[in-house]
Amino acid sequence: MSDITIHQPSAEFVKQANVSGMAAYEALCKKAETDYEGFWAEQARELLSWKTPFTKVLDESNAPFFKWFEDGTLNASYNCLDRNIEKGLGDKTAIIFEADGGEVTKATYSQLLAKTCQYANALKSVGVKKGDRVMIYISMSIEGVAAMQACARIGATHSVVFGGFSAQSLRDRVEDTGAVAIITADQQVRGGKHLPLKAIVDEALTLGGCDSVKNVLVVNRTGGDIAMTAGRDQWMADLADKQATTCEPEWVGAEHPLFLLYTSGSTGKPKGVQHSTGGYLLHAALTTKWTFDLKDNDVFWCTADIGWVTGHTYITYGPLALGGTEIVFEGVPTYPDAGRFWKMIQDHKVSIFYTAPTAIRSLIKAAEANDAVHPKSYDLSSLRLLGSVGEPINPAAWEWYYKHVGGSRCPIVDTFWQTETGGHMITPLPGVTPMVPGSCTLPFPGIQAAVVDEAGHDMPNGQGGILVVKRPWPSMIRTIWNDPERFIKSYYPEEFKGKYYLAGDGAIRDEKTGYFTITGRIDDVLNVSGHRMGTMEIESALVSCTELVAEAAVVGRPDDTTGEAICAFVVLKRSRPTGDEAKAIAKILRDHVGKEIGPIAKPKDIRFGDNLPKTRSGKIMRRLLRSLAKNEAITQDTSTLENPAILDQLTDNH
Ligand code: 6R9
Repeated sequence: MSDITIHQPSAEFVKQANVSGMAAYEALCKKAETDYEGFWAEQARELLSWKTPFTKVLDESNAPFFKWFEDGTLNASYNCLDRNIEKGLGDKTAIIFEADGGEVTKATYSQLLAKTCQYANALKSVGVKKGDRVMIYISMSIEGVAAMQACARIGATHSVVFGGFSAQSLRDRVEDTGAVAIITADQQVRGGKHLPLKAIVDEALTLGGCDSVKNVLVVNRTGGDIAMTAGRDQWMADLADKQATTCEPEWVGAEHPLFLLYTSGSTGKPKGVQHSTGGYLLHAALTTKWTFDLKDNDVFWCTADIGWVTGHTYITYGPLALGGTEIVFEGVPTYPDAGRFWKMIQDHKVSIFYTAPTAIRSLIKAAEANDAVHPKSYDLSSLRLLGSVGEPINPAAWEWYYKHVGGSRCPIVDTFWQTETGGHMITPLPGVTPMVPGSCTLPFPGIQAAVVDEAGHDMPNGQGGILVVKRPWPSMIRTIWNDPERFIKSYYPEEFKGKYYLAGDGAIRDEKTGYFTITGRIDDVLNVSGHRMGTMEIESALVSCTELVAEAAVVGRPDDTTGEAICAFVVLKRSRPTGDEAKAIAKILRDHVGKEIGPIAKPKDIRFGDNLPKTRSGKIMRRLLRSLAKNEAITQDTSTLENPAILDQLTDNH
């Protein structure tokens, strides 16, 4: 790494940081090493308000189903709202909402609490109670955050489904959770277009398996024309406006499931990652404090959608638990033009900005083509810290972000974590860590990350291996909903004797600095624009087009903008199409995948063959498909390939 620039955080930043200087970081790590439970217990006492204090910290007796702070009770929404008001922050702005069209609405802590309580009472009035699951299928809005907080308030477990997922995906999640209610909106607005939400809920509920759903509560976003099923559907406002603006929080045990969030794995259907209340909220708050260095007068903006874990931890929970002010943005980065992010940073004087490499890369392209949407055309002097999440950030994009967005003054925190980890795992701390573009640097204090070989032995620095976490941590996944066996198999496999948490990513540590660089997934999970997609999921969506598709295999290939792109190899039930016909069928298949999973899963590239490259035993040779997808010359050994002629057909020659 000797030819790589190291960027030091400025002395000015270090001086004011919540964790200031390498010695302070090392002291925290040391404390965690010598007294692991004491370290976490101290943070949990300091950062969270407990109704009943915990007396036990970590329970490993039923590993890998670990428990944290089990006999303590608390309420997440009390911690995010009421206690800030009790501290005198009632009139402080909690959320600055900017709509797709630019209209701005603000909610103070008192207003957000009132809305949350009305929603909570509305849910209770239709019979939702502690332990029930509630689906939330809504776009970015104050109402979306309030809906999540309302569930937390009454001890219902929320499961948010990203508004870009299809009716089929929503149905699958409703069935798996056994949800009793769905909170949605009539429509969502993105990039100037009105898109359906309620209509998709209606469709999902007709697909079967959703009998558990008794109520659908609809937030009015656009006044769009929608159908209401009597006895099941009602406008949220009709129900909520008449409710009291106070609601006693339901005090739950620390292990009570706060939410389920579905994410792709290497096999089968997406898995319902179950998070706890106490441990999760602790890490949400702690990482917001240490990684984002959040202070009272910051304006924090995480651009993720609340449908993803990043939106859960760094919109709904972390910043609010600390009494921060945050932006919630409904729209897209390129509407009305690719200067939208920069304009919003300027208008709202955003001081901390957290986004994904895929957004940065697409905005670089736009800025290079048009000065008007270049960050230099905006006043971004309010920024003091930048963050990146979701996928590796390539050094060129990092440098551009650093120079043009951060004015070479703002540290960048390249935060590695996952839906399953609840919050940051490996990341620079902005007032501590010298930054190396492309590296997520060092573990968060208390996180025992390591790189090991297949047998679980530590790899020497400089040699790549498998990323694991050696000790349980408070915000870790508790189980996979309805599938504890899959939880064990996926994250605590026998190879590591059930001892280490397996992240599913490869990593390498630098020989000199010990810094971690993530080398990408080691399973069949793709990362497209920071969104996780299982190759098997897309394959099943393709073959579910039964009238056309006989067989399909999906692989990823590197893409300059989206990180990875989806490439599908398809065998049809009829003869192999070419030319315009191939294009037309590819479009049908793309739309089909969009309908089955959601537009984010549509393959960028679809190629047709009479067959797929297979070994004599009938196994699809994916490594060959990966080379074909990249348009690489095939240099691998193809001697076990049964049908070498197929490679020609599957080569991209248009
Ligand atoms: C938070 C989130 C998790 C997967 C993860 C890894 C990739 C996330 C990264 C990163 C390199 C980073 N990933 N952050 N890779 N550097 N800073 O993204 O959760 O949607 O579950 O994705 O994303 O491959 O395993 P999730």
